[in-house]
Amino acid sequence: MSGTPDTTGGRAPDHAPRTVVVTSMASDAHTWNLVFLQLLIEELGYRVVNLGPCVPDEVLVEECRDLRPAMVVISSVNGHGYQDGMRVIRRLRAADPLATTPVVVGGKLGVTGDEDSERVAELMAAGFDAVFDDGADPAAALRGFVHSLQAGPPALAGRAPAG
Ligand code: B12
Repeated sequence: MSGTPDTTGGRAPDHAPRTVVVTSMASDAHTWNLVFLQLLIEELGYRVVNLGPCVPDEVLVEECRDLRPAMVVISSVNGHGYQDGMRVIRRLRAADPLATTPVVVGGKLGVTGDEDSERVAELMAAGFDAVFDDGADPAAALRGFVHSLQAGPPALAGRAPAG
């Protein structure tokens, strides 16, 4: 056999790609949304730490504190996304190293099928860098956001101070 191996044989590569945390929030037990996001983000060249379903707020904050990810991608599909999202983003923003980490949320955030712009604006004002409610193509939306991150820092307009 000749040539360079395609894998590192289970070892971490010398220059690990940046890490993205994919997670649900405490109330949400759905998992295939997380698998979808993990595959999509890995395809974009990132290492993904998938925290799985029903992640308690404290666990999410602690994992993000430890990992210092390039981005946190939160998914919610059970209809509690607005409530969970408002609570979680405040806790993330209040944790010192996470005040400026790009954090996005998406999925089926409520039960009406198309979350009103007021709720999206509230989530943005509470600290999210982007809110992707179902309707737009999720892959295109997330790819677009990642490419905009690679081009420069996320827009901070509309973000309320942490606390
Ligand atoms: C399978 C399933 C379950 C399984 C989950 C098993 C598992 N291991 O995941 C079980 C049976 C456990 C379950 C339970 C419940 N479920 Co359920 N479930 C589904 C179902 C049928 C499929 C979900 C799925 O796997 N989809 C495949 C994945 C890949 O796609 P997705 O989840 O739709 O995510 C896509 C987008 O939302 C988007 N996306 C998601 N997150 C993010 C994040 C970002 C950043 C971006 C950009 C995009 C994005 O991208 C994904 C791919 O397109 C859906 C109905 C449906 N057909 O979608 C209901 C559904 C999600 N469930 C629903 C409900 C209400 C419940 C329960 C509350 C039911 C109950 N009364 O107990 C519980 C909630 C449990 C909990 N604590 O969360 C509702 C949610 C209603 C709403 N939001 O308006 C749905 C929509 C059914 C319905 N039409 O009413 N469920």
